[in-house]
Amino acid sequence: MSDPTIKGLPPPPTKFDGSNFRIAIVHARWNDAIIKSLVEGTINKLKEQGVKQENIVVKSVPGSYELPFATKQLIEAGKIQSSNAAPSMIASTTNLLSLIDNTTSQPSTEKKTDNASNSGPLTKPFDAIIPIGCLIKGSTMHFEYICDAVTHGLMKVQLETGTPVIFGVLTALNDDQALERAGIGRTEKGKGHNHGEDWGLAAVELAAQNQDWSKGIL
Ligand code: RBF
Repeated sequence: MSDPTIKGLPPPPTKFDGSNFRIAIVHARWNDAIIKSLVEGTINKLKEQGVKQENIVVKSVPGSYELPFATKQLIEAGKIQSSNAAPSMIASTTNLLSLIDNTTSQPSTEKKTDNASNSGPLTKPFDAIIPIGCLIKGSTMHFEYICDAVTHGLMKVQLETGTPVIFGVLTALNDDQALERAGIGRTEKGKGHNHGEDWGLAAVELAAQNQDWSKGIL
């Protein structure tokens, strides 16, 4: 049995459709086995909610401390890319998405901005962004300082930009706690629950609600 203190997200009251959303994931590389599982769980859940593979942009940074800056810059890059891909410019644009390193997107010369019925990746601003990191307490004060900075930094980014930022950062007291929360626990209690799935669900829910709220629809 898994650690009973590990709780997952209950299903949302409404099923949200992610088929017209563009979502970015930016992950740290510290604690890479845990990160890999969390990113996989996140992507699986995004796809289950209808988000298309080609509309999931994945980037990486060295550690969790870099996540707030990278999140802010990616949100801005998505806006710049969107304005560069205005319909009148699409014909003359060869491949905007190839300008960024993206392990998941399939770049295409046919760009679209906000229309799910066409093929090819969306180039509209990101509807939500999921920073993913894993901080594990060591014997110095780094853990406390980085956790505090990252948590406040990510909250600041979403409030300043108006783009939903999901808190995809595990802050664990030891390796086993982190492994269990990435769904790959090695203890006799079991493998635990992959919190990346919750982050995928939360991103689609916030993207959908924010789409309405930003139009004054409650
Ligand atoms: N980054 C993480 O994402 N998770 C960690 O557990 C983590 N622990 C760190 C411990 C120490 C002592 C140091 C110096 C850095 C650690 N980092 C960790 C990296 C940090 O987030 C950042 O990438 C670097 O400090 C470079 O800015």
